[in-house]
Amino acid sequence: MSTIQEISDFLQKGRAKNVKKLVQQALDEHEDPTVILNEGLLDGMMVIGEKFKNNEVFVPEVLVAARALNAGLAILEPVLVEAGNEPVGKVVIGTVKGDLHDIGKNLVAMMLKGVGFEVTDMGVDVAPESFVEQAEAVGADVIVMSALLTTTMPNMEAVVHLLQEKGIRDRYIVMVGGALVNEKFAEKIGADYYTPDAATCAEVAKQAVEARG
Ligand code: B1M
Repeated sequence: MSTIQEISDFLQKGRAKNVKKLVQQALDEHEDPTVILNEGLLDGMMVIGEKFKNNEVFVPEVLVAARALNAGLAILEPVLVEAGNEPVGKVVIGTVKGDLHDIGKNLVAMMLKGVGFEVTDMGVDVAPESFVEQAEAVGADVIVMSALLTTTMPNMEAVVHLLQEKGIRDRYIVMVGGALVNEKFAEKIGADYYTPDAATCAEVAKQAVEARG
């Protein structure tokens, strides 16, 4: 079995220490970091996600797999984040209120840092008021929201509404994403952009900030 396959395998078993060790080993073997991420870590999580959907595994198994994924990401982060010298702008990012999923959000934050953004990561379960207060406090250019649950997606709209209420909607580029979010939803709630993955988010955010001048 290749190191990449082993990473996926140990991740599915929730074996964080092994995942960490194997990710380092793969890097030492000069494996491409994006291959380690996509074909090792994310592949393993997709298998678990599918089993979760089919009731073949349950929350505790998913949780340990998620921890193993985060352990692997911690090793990969310095390699994936090769930030440019010129700061591109400021981003406030978080997972919306009621939602505790943070793996995708962490990846997005990592990629944003990678293209040179200064990133304030507010974590999970972030209230609409907190997004807005933090964006104002740091003078953010972009607000990035992640949601993984159909029940928490409306909290993205609450942030847009709050910005409108305060008369500051035009100050920010608002971006949304997460497994169930799509272009149509983004349009409906008045966000500026939906992007399907972390790398696209970083690319689009950079272009949007540069286009504003
Ligand atoms: Co949850 N969960 N979960 N879960 N969980 C989902 C989301 C679910 C689809 C699984 C399923 O049933 N098929 C389902 C939601 C169904 C729905 O709402 N329609 C679900 C459910 C129901 C729940 C609970 C309610 C389960 C329960 O308690 N009965 C509960 C809710 C807790 C809460 O948040 N209040 C719950 C709990 C959990 C765990 C804690 C066990 C764990 C989270 C651990 C953690 O994050 N630290 C967990 C996990 C891991 C999942 C699945 C299996 C995997 C999510 C993940 O991390 N994927 C997920 C199934 C699935 O998505 N297939 C599921 C890997 C990650 C890299 O992908 O986050 O999609 P993702 O991010 C992607 C893109 O979406 C994008 O970039 C990333 C890739 O580059 N992206 C953005 C993300 N945010 C972005 C923002 C952007 C742009 C792109 O801004 C511009």
